[in-house]
Amino acid sequence: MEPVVFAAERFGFHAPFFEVLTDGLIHKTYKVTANNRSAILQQVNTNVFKDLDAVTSNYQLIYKHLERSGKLRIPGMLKTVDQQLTWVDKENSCWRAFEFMANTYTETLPASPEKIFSAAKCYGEFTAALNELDAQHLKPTIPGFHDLANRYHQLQAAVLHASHERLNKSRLLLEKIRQRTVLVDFYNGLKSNPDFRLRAMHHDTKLSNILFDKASGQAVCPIDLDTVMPGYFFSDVGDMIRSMVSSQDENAPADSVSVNSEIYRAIISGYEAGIGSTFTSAEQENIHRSGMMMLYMQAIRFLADYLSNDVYYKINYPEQNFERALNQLTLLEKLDAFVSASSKA
Ligand code: GN1
Ligand code: MG
Repeated sequence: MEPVVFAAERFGFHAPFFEVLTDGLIHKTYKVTANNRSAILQQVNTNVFKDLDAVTSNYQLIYKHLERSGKLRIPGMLKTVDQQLTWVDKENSCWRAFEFMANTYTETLPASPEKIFSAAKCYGEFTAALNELDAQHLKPTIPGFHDLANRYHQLQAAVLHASHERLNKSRLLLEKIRQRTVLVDFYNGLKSNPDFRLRAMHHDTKLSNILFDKASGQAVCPIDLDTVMPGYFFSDVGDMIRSMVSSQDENAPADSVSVNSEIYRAIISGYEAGIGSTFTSAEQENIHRSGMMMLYMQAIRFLADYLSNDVYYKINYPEQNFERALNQLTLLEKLDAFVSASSKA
């Protein structure tokens, strides 16, 4: 029997029908159905999320906070037959299950500006709904996750241990990254500036992490909350720009990336509509920096993984992490040009 079938049994789904859902780069996700009941079952990557209890307790905290606020409902976690929220199988894989939200679906790129606006508004509402939750009560599920100085440092460390071949191939990208360390300085500055709040950020705001309602076509709620932890304003709006402003994601060839101005405006205005008055003026003034911050960080992360022989992100061919880094840096250059031109207009 497949491991997913054993796991489904533990969560009370006997002899289930199962589908593999489009998996991200980290976990394996399934939809299981038995006796007309469905659930989302996930095999959690515990190499990435080493403290699964922290992930689970954050989820419960967020769930209850949102439930009390009455503003947004996210899928509840399901319990095993012996009332546990997670289960470890005999191969030592960790499993958990979520309620399947009926009549919802996920969107893929390219999507219309209306869809993107709705997704961005939903992420903004999520930030706003968590505004009253003391971010310090959330555990950092991946320490230093969107800490740009930490990511830059990890890249330097990867350079020291890289093979000659991979290092040589990366020289131009490393130079381009070095030329933009002003973004790292900006990050270091905002950490000690009280005008930028420490917030509960989602940190993985791609389009496919939003559930849409089948009837209305409108966004319902964000999912994939493993990386909700303390962070700063640029992460959520920035990761939307990073992952949605071009018509395809980071796996597309670098020469195909472009900035879609209508999508860019839909992200900014959607997020602003959702977050309302909870943004500080310093955060608002720097909103157009956020996409660049996230593209820069993601390029650094992909290149560091390439130089470390692909230990983190799933790859389908040997040079994929290099190509992803090139894609993100190319988009960063195009976004920089677009933002500068728009600010002069
Ligand atoms: C990973 O697997 P997925 O799609 O949820 C990563 C994000 C990256 C993203 C790039 C925990 O997210 O930070 O932005 O890949 N998540 C983790 O596609 O590292
Ligand atoms: Mg994720």
